[in-house]
Amino acid sequence: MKRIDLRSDTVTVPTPAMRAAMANAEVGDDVMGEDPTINRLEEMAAERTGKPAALFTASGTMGNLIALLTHCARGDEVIVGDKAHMFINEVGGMAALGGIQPRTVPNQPDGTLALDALRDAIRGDNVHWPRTRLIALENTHNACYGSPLSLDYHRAVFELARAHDLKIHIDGARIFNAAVALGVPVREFAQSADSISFCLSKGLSAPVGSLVCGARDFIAAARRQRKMVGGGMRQAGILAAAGIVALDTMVERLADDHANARRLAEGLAQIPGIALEPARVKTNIVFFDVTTGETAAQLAERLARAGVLIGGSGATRLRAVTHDGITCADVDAAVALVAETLRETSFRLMRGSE
Ligand code: TLP
Repeated sequence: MKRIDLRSDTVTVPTPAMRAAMANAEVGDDVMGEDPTINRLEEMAAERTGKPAALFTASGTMGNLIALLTHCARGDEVIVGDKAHMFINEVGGMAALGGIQPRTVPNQPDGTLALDALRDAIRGDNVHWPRTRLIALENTHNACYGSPLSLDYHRAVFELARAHDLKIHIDGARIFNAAVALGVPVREFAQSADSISFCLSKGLSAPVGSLVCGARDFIAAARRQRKMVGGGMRQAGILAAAGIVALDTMVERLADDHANARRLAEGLAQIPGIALEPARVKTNIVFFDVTTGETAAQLAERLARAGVLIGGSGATRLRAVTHDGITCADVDAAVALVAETLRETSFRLMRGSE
Protein backbone atom coordinates (compact mmCIF):
# COMPACT_ATOMS: atom_id res chain seq x y z
CA MET A 1 0.00 0.00 0.00
CA LYS A 2 1.39 3.44 -0.97
CA ARG A 3 1.59 5.86 1.93
CA ILE A 4 0.02 9.16 0.99
CA ASP A 5 2.12 11.64 2.91
CA LEU A 6 0.35 14.99 3.30
CA ARG A 7 2.14 16.07 6.49
CA SER A 8 4.23 18.74 4.78
CA ASP A 9 5.92 19.74 1.53
CA THR A 10 9.16 19.30 3.48
CA VAL A 11 8.83 15.52 2.88
CA THR A 12 9.65 15.96 -0.82
CA VAL A 13 12.73 14.12 -2.03
CA PRO A 14 15.32 15.22 -4.59
CA THR A 15 14.40 14.54 -8.22
CA PRO A 16 16.68 12.33 -10.41
CA ALA A 17 18.00 15.52 -12.07
CA MET A 18 18.90 16.90 -8.65
CA ARG A 19 20.71 13.72 -7.67
CA ALA A 20 22.69 13.81 -10.93
CA ALA A 21 23.59 17.47 -10.40
CA MET A 22 24.64 16.72 -6.81
CA ALA A 23 26.88 13.86 -7.89
CA ASN A 24 28.61 16.02 -10.47
CA ALA A 25 28.75 19.33 -8.58
CA GLU A 26 31.94 21.33 -8.64
CA VAL A 27 32.77 22.21 -5.04
CA GLY A 28 35.18 24.24 -2.91
CA ASP A 29 35.41 25.70 0.59
CA ASP A 30 32.39 27.97 0.91
CA VAL A 31 33.61 29.66 4.11
CA MET A 32 36.51 30.85 1.94
CA GLY A 33 33.95 31.88 -0.71
CA GLU A 34 35.37 29.24 -3.06
CA ASP A 35 32.45 26.93 -3.78
CA PRO A 36 31.50 27.75 -7.38
CA THR A 37 28.15 25.95 -7.14
CA ILE A 38 27.09 27.84 -4.03
CA ASN A 39 28.26 31.08 -5.59
CA ARG A 40 26.12 30.32 -8.62
CA LEU A 41 23.04 29.48 -6.52
CA GLU A 42 23.49 32.71 -4.54
CA GLU A 43 23.70 34.69 -7.79
CA MET A 44 20.54 32.99 -9.06
CA ALA A 45 18.71 33.76 -5.81
CA ALA A 46 19.79 37.39 -5.98
CA GLU A 47 18.60 37.57 -9.56
CA ARG A 48 15.21 35.94 -8.79
CA THR A 49 14.56 38.28 -5.87
CA GLY A 50 16.03 41.36 -7.56
CA LYS A 51 18.36 41.87 -4.59
CA PRO A 52 22.06 42.62 -5.02
CA ALA A 53 23.25 39.60 -2.99
CA ALA A 54 22.17 36.33 -1.36
CA LEU A 55 23.41 33.85 1.24
CA PHE A 56 22.88 30.08 1.34
CA THR A 57 21.74 28.78 4.74
CA ALA A 58 21.10 25.31 6.11
CA SER A 59 17.38 25.86 6.74
CA GLY A 60 14.56 28.36 6.72
CA THR A 61 14.81 28.72 10.48
CA MET A 62 18.49 29.56 10.19
CA GLY A 63 17.82 32.02 7.36
CA ASN A 64 15.19 33.90 9.39
CA LEU A 65 17.38 33.91 12.49
CA ILE A 66 20.38 35.25 10.58
CA ALA A 67 18.24 37.97 8.97
CA LEU A 68 16.92 39.07 12.36
CA LEU A 69 20.37 38.96 13.99
CA THR A 70 21.67 41.12 11.15
CA HIS A 71 18.87 43.71 11.25
CA CYS A 72 18.51 44.01 15.01
CA ALA A 73 20.62 44.67 18.09
CA ARG A 74 19.94 43.13 21.51
CA GLY A 75 16.92 44.75 23.12
CA ASP A 76 15.37 45.76 19.80
CA GLU A 77 11.78 44.83 19.06
CA VAL A 78 10.38 43.05 16.02
CA ILE A 79 6.71 43.33 15.08
CA VAL A 80 5.53 39.91 14.00
CA GLY A 81 2.22 38.09 13.50
CA ASP A 82 0.92 36.01 16.40
CA LYS A 83 0.62 33.04 14.02
CA ALA A 84 3.96 33.61 12.28
CA HIS A 85 6.28 30.65 11.90
CA MET A 86 9.06 32.89 13.25
CA PHE A 87 7.07 33.48 16.44
CA ILE A 88 5.55 30.03 16.95
CA ASN A 89 7.82 27.47 15.36
CA GLU A 90 11.41 28.69 15.54
CA VAL A 91 12.12 27.78 19.15
CA GLY A 92 12.17 31.42 20.27
CA GLY A 93 15.51 31.81 18.51
CA MET A 94 15.24 35.57 18.08
CA ALA A 95 14.85 36.01 21.85
CA ALA A 96 17.12 33.19 22.98
CA LEU A 97 20.03 33.90 20.66
CA GLY A 98 19.52 37.52 19.62
CA GLY A 99 18.02 39.16 22.71
CA ILE A 100 15.35 40.43 20.32
CA GLN A 101 11.86 40.97 21.69
CA PRO A 102 8.94 39.85 19.51
CA ARG A 103 5.92 42.16 19.64
CA THR A 104 2.97 40.27 18.26
CA VAL A 105 0.08 41.69 16.28
CA PRO A 106 -2.87 39.40 15.44
CA ASN A 107 -2.69 37.75 12.05
CA GLN A 108 -5.92 38.28 10.16
CA PRO A 109 -7.43 35.18 8.50
CA ASP A 110 -5.64 36.05 5.24
CA GLY A 111 -2.25 36.15 6.95
CA THR A 112 -1.89 39.94 6.89
CA LEU A 113 -1.36 42.21 9.89
CA ALA A 114 -3.94 45.02 9.91
CA LEU A 115 -2.22 48.29 9.03
CA ASP A 116 -3.80 50.08 11.99
CA ALA A 117 -2.59 47.38 14.37
CA LEU A 118 0.88 47.62 12.86
CA ARG A 119 0.89 51.39 13.23
CA ASP A 120 -0.23 51.11 16.86
CA ALA A 121 2.54 48.61 17.61
CA ILE A 122 5.35 50.90 16.46
CA ARG A 123 7.00 52.41 19.51
CA GLY A 124 7.74 56.09 19.90
CA ASP A 125 10.90 57.50 21.40
CA ASN A 126 10.72 56.89 25.14
CA VAL A 127 13.52 55.98 27.50
CA HIS A 128 11.40 53.13 28.94
CA TRP A 129 10.68 51.37 25.68
CA PRO A 130 12.57 49.01 23.43
CA ARG A 131 13.26 50.34 19.97
CA THR A 132 11.05 49.00 17.18
CA ARG A 133 13.46 47.93 14.47
CA LEU A 134 11.74 45.57 12.07
CA ILE A 135 8.43 44.31 10.72
CA ALA A 136 8.42 40.61 9.83
CA LEU A 137 5.87 39.30 7.32
CA GLU A 138 5.27 35.74 6.09
CA ASN A 139 4.24 34.94 2.51
CA THR A 140 2.59 32.53 1.91
CA HIS A 141 1.27 32.43 5.44
CA ASN A 142 1.57 28.85 6.61
CA ALA A 143 -0.81 28.91 9.60
CA CYS A 144 -3.36 31.07 7.76
CA TYR A 145 -4.31 28.41 5.21
CA GLY A 146 -1.18 29.05 3.15
CA SER A 147 -2.64 32.42 2.09
CA PRO A 148 -0.61 34.41 -0.39
CA LEU A 149 -0.22 38.06 0.67
CA SER A 150 -0.89 40.51 -2.15
CA LEU A 151 1.62 42.87 -3.68
CA ASP A 152 -0.57 45.83 -2.72
CA TYR A 153 -0.42 44.74 0.90
CA HIS A 154 3.38 44.46 0.83
CA ARG A 155 3.61 47.92 -0.71
CA ALA A 156 1.35 49.41 1.95
CA VAL A 157 3.45 47.90 4.75
CA PHE A 158 6.63 49.08 3.05
CA GLU A 159 5.33 52.65 2.96
CA LEU A 160 4.41 52.46 6.64
CA ALA A 161 7.81 51.00 7.54
CA ARG A 162 9.71 53.66 5.64
CA ALA A 163 7.66 56.43 7.26
CA HIS A 164 8.89 55.14 10.63
CA ASP A 165 12.42 54.26 9.59
CA LEU A 166 11.81 50.52 10.08
CA LYS A 167 13.18 47.55 8.17
CA ILE A 168 11.10 44.74 6.70
CA HIS A 169 11.98 41.05 6.51
CA ILE A 170 9.81 38.60 4.60
CA ASP A 171 9.81 34.96 5.65
CA GLY A 172 9.24 33.79 2.11
CA ALA A 173 9.70 30.09 2.84
CA ARG A 174 6.93 29.57 0.23
CA ILE A 175 7.22 32.86 -1.69
CA PHE A 176 7.36 30.93 -4.98
CA ASN A 177 3.93 29.49 -4.13
CA ALA A 178 2.68 33.05 -3.64
CA ALA A 179 4.27 34.14 -6.92
CA VAL A 180 2.65 31.28 -8.84
CA ALA A 181 -0.74 31.68 -7.14
CA LEU A 182 -0.93 35.43 -7.75
CA GLY A 183 0.98 35.59 -11.03
CA VAL A 184 3.44 38.09 -9.54
CA PRO A 185 7.23 37.67 -9.92
CA VAL A 186 9.07 37.06 -6.64
CA ARG A 187 11.19 40.17 -7.18
CA GLU A 188 8.09 42.36 -6.97
CA PHE A 189 7.41 41.17 -3.43
CA ALA A 190 11.08 41.45 -2.55
CA GLN A 191 11.18 45.06 -3.70
CA SER A 192 8.95 45.97 -0.75
CA ALA A 193 11.35 44.49 1.78
CA ASP A 194 14.92 44.90 3.00
CA SER A 195 15.45 41.16 3.17
CA ILE A 196 13.65 38.03 2.10
CA SER A 197 14.35 34.38 2.82
CA PHE A 198 13.01 31.47 0.81
CA CYS A 199 13.25 27.69 1.09
CA LEU A 200 14.47 25.20 -1.48
CA SER A 201 13.40 22.24 0.62
CA LYS A 202 9.63 22.63 0.58
CA GLY A 203 7.56 22.65 -2.62
CA LEU A 204 10.74 23.09 -4.68
CA SER A 205 11.82 19.61 -3.49
CA ALA A 206 15.54 20.14 -2.92
CA PRO A 207 16.89 18.14 0.03
CA VAL A 208 18.38 21.03 2.03
CA GLY A 209 18.71 24.76 2.09
CA SER A 210 17.33 28.26 2.08
CA LEU A 211 18.53 31.61 0.81
CA VAL A 212 18.53 35.01 2.48
CA CYS A 213 18.59 37.88 0.00
CA GLY A 214 19.24 41.59 0.48
CA ALA A 215 21.64 44.48 -0.06
CA ARG A 216 25.34 43.70 -0.47
CA ASP A 217 26.41 45.12 2.91
CA PHE A 218 23.48 43.38 4.61
CA ILE A 219 24.51 40.02 3.15
CA ALA A 220 28.15 40.61 4.10
CA ALA A 221 27.03 41.18 7.71
CA ALA A 222 24.66 38.18 7.50
CA ARG A 223 27.60 36.00 6.40
CA ARG A 224 29.32 36.74 9.73
CA GLN A 225 26.12 35.89 11.63
CA ARG A 226 25.85 32.63 9.71
CA LYS A 227 29.40 31.74 10.78
CA MET A 228 28.53 32.64 14.37
CA VAL A 229 25.54 30.29 14.51
CA GLY A 230 27.67 27.50 13.08
CA GLY A 231 26.16 27.64 9.62
CA GLY A 232 29.39 28.14 7.68
CA MET A 233 29.57 24.98 5.56
CA ARG A 234 32.47 23.82 3.46
CA GLN A 235 31.92 21.77 0.25
CA ALA A 236 28.18 22.36 0.42
CA GLY A 237 28.00 22.82 -3.34
CA ILE A 238 26.59 19.30 -3.48
CA LEU A 239 23.52 20.74 -1.75
CA ALA A 240 23.43 23.95 -3.76
CA ALA A 241 23.51 21.89 -6.98
CA ALA A 242 20.10 20.49 -6.09
CA GLY A 243 18.90 24.00 -5.28
CA ILE A 244 19.89 25.21 -8.74
CA VAL A 245 17.85 22.43 -10.34
CA ALA A 246 14.98 23.30 -7.99
CA LEU A 247 14.93 26.93 -9.12
CA ASP A 248 15.31 25.94 -12.77
CA THR A 249 12.70 23.19 -12.92
CA MET A 250 10.38 23.09 -9.93
CA VAL A 251 8.76 26.52 -9.73
CA GLU A 252 6.10 26.39 -12.43
CA ARG A 253 4.87 22.98 -11.27
CA LEU A 254 3.76 24.48 -7.94
CA ALA A 255 0.53 25.30 -9.79
CA ASP A 256 -0.21 21.53 -9.83
CA ASP A 257 0.15 21.41 -6.04
CA HIS A 258 -2.30 24.30 -5.73
CA ALA A 259 -4.84 22.57 -8.00
CA ASN A 260 -4.42 19.35 -6.01
CA ALA A 261 -4.89 21.20 -2.72
CA ARG A 262 -8.11 22.75 -4.00
CA ARG A 263 -9.33 19.34 -5.18
CA LEU A 264 -8.45 17.84 -1.81
CA ALA A 265 -10.30 20.62 0.01
CA GLU A 266 -13.39 20.24 -2.14
CA GLY A 267 -13.39 16.47 -1.59
CA LEU A 268 -12.86 16.69 2.17
CA ALA A 269 -15.54 19.37 2.54
CA GLN A 270 -18.14 16.84 1.34
CA ILE A 271 -17.37 14.39 4.14
CA PRO A 272 -19.70 14.39 7.17
CA GLY A 273 -17.61 15.07 10.28
CA ILE A 274 -15.27 17.50 8.55
CA ALA A 275 -15.51 21.29 8.56
CA LEU A 276 -13.53 23.13 5.94
CA GLU A 277 -13.85 26.19 3.70
CA PRO A 278 -12.43 25.23 0.29
CA ALA A 279 -12.53 28.85 -0.91
CA ARG A 280 -9.77 29.69 1.58
CA VAL A 281 -7.36 27.30 -0.12
CA LYS A 282 -5.22 29.39 -2.48
CA THR A 283 -1.93 27.49 -2.50
CA ASN A 284 -0.82 24.05 -1.27
CA ILE A 285 -2.00 24.04 2.36
CA VAL A 286 -5.38 22.74 3.54
CA PHE A 287 -6.60 23.11 7.11
CA PHE A 288 -9.73 21.35 8.33
CA ASP A 289 -11.48 20.50 11.59
CA VAL A 290 -12.88 17.19 12.75
CA THR A 291 -16.34 17.68 14.26
CA THR A 292 -17.14 14.13 15.40
CA GLY A 293 -15.90 14.65 18.95
CA GLU A 294 -12.64 12.80 18.43
CA THR A 295 -9.41 14.79 18.63
CA ALA A 296 -7.23 15.71 15.68
CA ALA A 297 -4.48 13.46 17.10
CA GLN A 298 -6.86 10.48 17.33
CA LEU A 299 -8.09 10.96 13.78
CA ALA A 300 -4.53 11.48 12.49
CA GLU A 301 -3.50 8.21 14.12
CA ARG A 302 -6.36 6.27 12.53
CA LEU A 303 -5.69 7.88 9.16
CA ALA A 304 -2.04 6.91 9.39
CA ARG A 305 -3.09 3.29 9.94
CA ALA A 306 -5.25 3.59 6.82
CA GLY A 307 -2.25 4.89 4.84
CA VAL A 308 -2.80 8.69 4.84
CA LEU A 309 -0.40 10.83 6.83
CA ILE A 310 -1.90 14.16 7.89
CA GLY A 311 -0.56 16.39 10.66
CA GLY A 312 -2.58 17.38 13.71
CA SER A 313 -2.39 21.12 14.24
CA GLY A 314 -4.62 21.79 17.26
CA ALA A 315 -7.32 20.11 19.34
CA THR A 316 -9.58 19.43 16.38
CA ARG A 317 -7.55 20.94 13.52
CA LEU A 318 -5.49 19.06 10.96
CA ARG A 319 -3.23 20.24 8.16
CA ALA A 320 -2.69 18.56 4.79
CA VAL A 321 -0.06 19.85 2.37
CA THR A 322 0.27 18.91 -1.30
CA HIS A 323 3.63 18.61 -3.04
CA ASP A 324 5.60 16.92 -5.81
CA GLY A 325 5.06 13.46 -4.28
CA ILE A 326 1.26 13.77 -4.45
CA THR A 327 -0.66 13.13 -7.65
CA CYS A 328 -4.26 13.89 -8.46
CA ALA A 329 -5.02 10.17 -7.98
CA ASP A 330 -3.39 10.31 -4.52
CA VAL A 331 -5.71 13.17 -3.65
CA ASP A 332 -8.78 11.16 -4.65
CA ALA A 333 -7.49 8.12 -2.77
CA ALA A 334 -6.83 10.26 0.33
CA VAL A 335 -10.35 11.71 0.23
CA ALA A 336 -11.82 8.19 -0.06
CA LEU A 337 -9.71 6.93 2.86
CA VAL A 338 -10.67 9.89 5.06
CA ALA A 339 -14.36 9.32 4.23
CA GLU A 340 -14.06 5.63 5.07
CA THR A 341 -12.23 6.33 8.34
CA LEU A 342 -14.89 8.81 9.40
CA ARG A 343 -17.69 6.40 8.47
CA GLU A 344 -16.10 4.01 10.94
CA THR A 345 -16.26 6.78 13.56
CA SER A 346 -19.99 7.32 13.12
CA PHE A 347 -20.52 3.55 13.15
CA ARG A 348 -18.61 3.31 16.43
CA LEU A 349 -20.55 6.24 17.89
CA MET A 350 -23.86 4.62 16.87
CA ARG A 351 -22.82 1.33 18.43
CA GLY A 352 -21.63 3.17 21.54
CA SER A 353 -25.04 4.80 22.01
CA GLU A 354 -26.98 1.54 21.59
N1 TLP B 1 7.59 24.85 8.25
C1 TLP B 1 7.39 23.44 8.53
C2 TLP B 1 7.25 23.19 10.04
O1 TLP B 1 8.25 23.82 10.76
C3 TLP B 1 5.94 23.63 10.59
C4 TLP B 1 6.18 22.94 7.80
O2 TLP B 1 6.01 21.71 7.77
O3 TLP B 1 5.41 23.75 7.26
N2 TLP B 1 9.00 29.61 7.56
C5 TLP B 1 7.84 28.97 7.26
C6 TLP B 1 6.67 29.76 6.82
C7 TLP B 1 7.76 27.58 7.37
O4 TLP B 1 6.61 26.98 7.09
C8 TLP B 1 8.90 26.85 7.77
C9 TLP B 1 8.86 25.35 7.93
C10 TLP B 1 10.08 27.56 8.06
C11 TLP B 1 10.08 28.94 7.93
C12 TLP B 1 11.34 26.88 8.54
O5 TLP B 1 11.96 26.12 7.60
P1 TLP B 1 12.98 24.95 8.02
O6 TLP B 1 12.13 23.78 8.38
O7 TLP B 1 13.80 24.76 6.79
O8 TLP B 1 13.78 25.43 9.15
